[in-house]
Amino acid sequence: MAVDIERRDAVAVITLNRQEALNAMSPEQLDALEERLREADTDPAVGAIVLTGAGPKAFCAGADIGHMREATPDEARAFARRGHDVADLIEHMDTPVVAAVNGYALGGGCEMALACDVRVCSDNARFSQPEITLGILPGWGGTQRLARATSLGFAKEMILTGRAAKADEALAKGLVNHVYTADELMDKAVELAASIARQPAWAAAAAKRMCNLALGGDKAEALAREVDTFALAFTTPDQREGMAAFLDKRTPNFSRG
Ligand code: DAK
Repeated sequence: MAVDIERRDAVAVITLNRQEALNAMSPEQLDALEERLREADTDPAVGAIVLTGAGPKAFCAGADIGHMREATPDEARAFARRGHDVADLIEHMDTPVVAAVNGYALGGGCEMALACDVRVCSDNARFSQPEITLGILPGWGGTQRLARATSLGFAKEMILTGRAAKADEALAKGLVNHVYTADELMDKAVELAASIARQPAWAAAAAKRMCNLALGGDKAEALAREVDTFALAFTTPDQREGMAAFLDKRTPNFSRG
């Protein structure tokens, strides 16, 4: 378990670093991410953050399926709340956050990227909300933030099929602002973050807060309902089957009707 932080002048680069599991997020990983985010947000020398994943393959392959496999509905609710807490922190903290998506951004990984203020990605990036294929649904804000970042129809297609979008499609749908080669990605992301960090901190924080109001709607209510519904998924056999099948490396045998 590790989440690294390094400074590049006024930019803090925070890196999810659990490469052996494609940077999947366990509860410990979520705690460490929150700690790093708060460290950067309270450092007056930091004007912007870049969030990325270690290694060439993944930004983050989602919540840790091994951890969730045997979760009770109450444990699932607690895990969903932790994910929401960290995603909300990213969205609402004063310091702007740029997601540098270097490969897979799946499930909770896509949701963490969606909580960031701006997203850029490498040309090998893949975005998806594959929870439905595990017998659950997005639990860290994806049912609300994906539609807000793109369109309701695109979000529903992604969430209901679990299919992945490549970088060019993500760009066309507004999920990312720019696509770069893998070699260019970090320099470009840091450059973008530095151009934000050069702006006055109070105004940047205030502008971020106001932009967050742009799409309106009672998102808090919707997110609370997402937590409840997510927890309910853990009362179903399909959740057990979906996660067991993933970990056993076999095709799931879901119930029908
Ligand atoms: N969790 C745990 N381990 C993971 C993982 C994940 N999400 N994703 C990958 N890994 C592990 C694999 O098990 C494998 O471990 P070993 O077998 O080597 O021990 C290692 O990472 C490398 O993965 P692969 O061998 O599968 O690598 P490939 O290149 O063949 O495939 C892949 C890469 C990203 C296509 C594949 O790993 C994959 O499909 N991963 C699962 C992606 C996924 O379904 N992610 C969504 C997770 S669900 C909740 C609240 C919120 C959420 C969940 C619960 N609660 C309230 C409880 C959010 C949901 C999610 O994020």
